[in-house]
Amino acid sequence: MSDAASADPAVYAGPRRILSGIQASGALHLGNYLGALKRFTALQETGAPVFVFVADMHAITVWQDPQKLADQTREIAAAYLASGLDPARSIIFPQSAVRAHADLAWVFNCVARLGWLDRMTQFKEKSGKHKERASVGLYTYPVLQAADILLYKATEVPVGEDQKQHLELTRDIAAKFNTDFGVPGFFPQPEPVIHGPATRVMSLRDGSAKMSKSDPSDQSRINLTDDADTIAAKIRKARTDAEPLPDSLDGLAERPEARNLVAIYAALANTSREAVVEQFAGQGFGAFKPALADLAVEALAPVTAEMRRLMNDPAEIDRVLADGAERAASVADPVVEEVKRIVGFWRA
Ligand code: AQP
Repeated sequence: MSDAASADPAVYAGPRRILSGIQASGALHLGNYLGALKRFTALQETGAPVFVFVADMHAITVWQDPQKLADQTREIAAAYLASGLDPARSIIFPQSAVRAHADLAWVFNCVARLGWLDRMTQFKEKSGKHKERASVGLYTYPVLQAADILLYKATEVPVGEDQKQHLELTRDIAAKFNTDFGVPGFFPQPEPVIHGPATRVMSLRDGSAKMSKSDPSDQSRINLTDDADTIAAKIRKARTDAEPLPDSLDGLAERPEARNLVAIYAALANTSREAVVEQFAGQGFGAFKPALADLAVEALAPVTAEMRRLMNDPAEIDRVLADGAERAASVADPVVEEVKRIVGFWRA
């Protein structure tokens, strides 16, 4: 069966499997759109099966209001659908609805080593100065992520730069499990798919910080829920320097804010940063920023409108999520049953 002929990822037996997720932890921004959503859709078009989950179990590693979590989950699912994921071809599901994620995460907690987790920079960043007050879940977050990926024996994982280290840990866990239990090749070595001009979209206020949901300044990011005027105003006020754009990428080496805006333009226009620099060489930000704002509004407005429409029809989103959970479980459950057998857990 060719990749393109695989009607349902749940019954697919070919070599490629793509998997990724986004946390149900708040409003999505342009970094999530360019670094994740847009690329999931592009990968779906390659014909390979795509599993995309809403990471609600990861979201609760920091406090989430229980009254809001289910709606946040629906909102991420709405973003998946609005950015072009087709539930007939891709499996869209809430992580917590497939029990095998928690089962495999426990086994992997016993495979991963403390020293490996101690090296994870995201935990250090997210726990801040008071790591003893962080949840244990935040610390073992990358172990659950390894379970998410390996449960589906995913071969490709599209993520932003920030997730590269976690993917390396996933590969280490897969290799150690296979060696410890004498099952060579049982879990594959998944490849992070990190390419394109916008794998690390930076804050609009600080070219050295990642655009992030948790940045206290709303001016630092473009939210998928922002209207056209807000997007244009945020880009107009984005921090830059006084120089015109150079005629080659080398000229942006010491200009992080300018480099970020060029990368965003390239990703939105589906072109390269080189082509953008060539197009705007010698022009100032007075010309570049309005062009970028027009492009951002043109790309995001249909996504935002469709997300709003879907959020007004939660029953439709729930149907997609329930169907996705069932199809995901049909792939994940046999894998976790096999893991239990390999580990030697009791069976009647
Ligand atoms: N700035 C970014 N540029 C490119 N990709 C990004 N991603 C996140 N920020 C950027 C990618 O989006 C996917 C989902 O991310 P997530 O929801 O799991 O959480 P995150 O990476 O923790 O996102 P935030 O916005 O940075 O949240 P906070 O502020 O809570 O830490 C991932 O593929 C990620 O790489």
